[in-house]
Amino acid sequence: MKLLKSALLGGLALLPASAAMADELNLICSADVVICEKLVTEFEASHSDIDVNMVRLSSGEAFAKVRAEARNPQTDLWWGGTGDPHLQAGQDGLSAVYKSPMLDKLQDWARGQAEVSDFHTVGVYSGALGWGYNTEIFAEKGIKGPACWADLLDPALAGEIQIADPNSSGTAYTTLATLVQLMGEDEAFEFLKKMHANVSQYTKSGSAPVKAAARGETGLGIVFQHDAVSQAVAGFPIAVVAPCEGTGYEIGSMSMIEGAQNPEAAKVFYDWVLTAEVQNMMPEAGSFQIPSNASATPPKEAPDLKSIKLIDYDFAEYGSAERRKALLARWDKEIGSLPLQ
Ligand code: S7P
Repeated sequence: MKLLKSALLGGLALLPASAAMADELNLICSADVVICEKLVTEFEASHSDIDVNMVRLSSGEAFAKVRAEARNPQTDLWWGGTGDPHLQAGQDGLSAVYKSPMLDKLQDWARGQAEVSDFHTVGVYSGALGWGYNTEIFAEKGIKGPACWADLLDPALAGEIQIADPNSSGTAYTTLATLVQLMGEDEAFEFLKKMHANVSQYTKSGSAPVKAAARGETGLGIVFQHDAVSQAVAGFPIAVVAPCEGTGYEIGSMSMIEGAQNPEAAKVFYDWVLTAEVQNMMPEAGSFQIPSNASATPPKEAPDLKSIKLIDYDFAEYGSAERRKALLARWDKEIGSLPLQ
């Protein structure tokens, strides 16, 4: 692509538009921006013929962009972010069917994500939900570190909790769906209403709350545990909690976009990012999820999913267009509309 650009700039060659477009990849990346940049840098270093145009968007925002572009897709591939909106995109016909030759190299849960979506999406990593809290703030204020979801209702935590908005954030949608599966829908909304009294902010991005806790701007962030681990590994006084009642988890996913302008480049990235070699590099970017390639080595810092009480998260149900839309609408009406303290 770089050679082609200079040739065109020098007026030396006139190539058909399709040839030029074949060397570009328009990528939405829905994990932490540091991870996204690492992937793009490594991909371009090993594929000098493909230029990647990457935009980082939270999972719900990415879904909204893909849906808005449905008649004229500007995106080729959507990597990362929680699985639910990827499943909805598949159901809505926004993503393409692709059976990667890498599928049989993946963990069962990652291949299962492909099968449940009729091969519209695939699992790229996994991680459990929980929270991280700032041990110094809690010690100064004499507050006991919360170990259970129920502890988050303690009035001593007034103004100390941040969580993202489930419309934009896959992390927050996973929290909402987790609470519904743990408690029942009406009870989960009652819980969220009570917890609202302790919430200072609903952020756009899912990992922002624990970054704020790390900087001492809030006491606690409800996030994926691996995002809390990243802050602890970076040296911040963050304790990572797996809630005692049990918790949900994500199958971070990847989807090729239906009608993509650069499907061949998208397939090259798709197959590359599912290799063990690439997934083993992710911790260098502070990414401590469980990799989907069965031969990749889970980072030693990654929370051990076997030691966490995980719910039997129903990905098909909570990734369905109908359920996701209804839960988000109810959240907007009953929680998002409440004034912050
Ligand atoms: O940082 C990694 C990660 O937690 O980010 C993704 C997350 O969904 C993106 O943030 P949003 O909540 O804002 O959508 C996760 O998939 C991933 O593990």
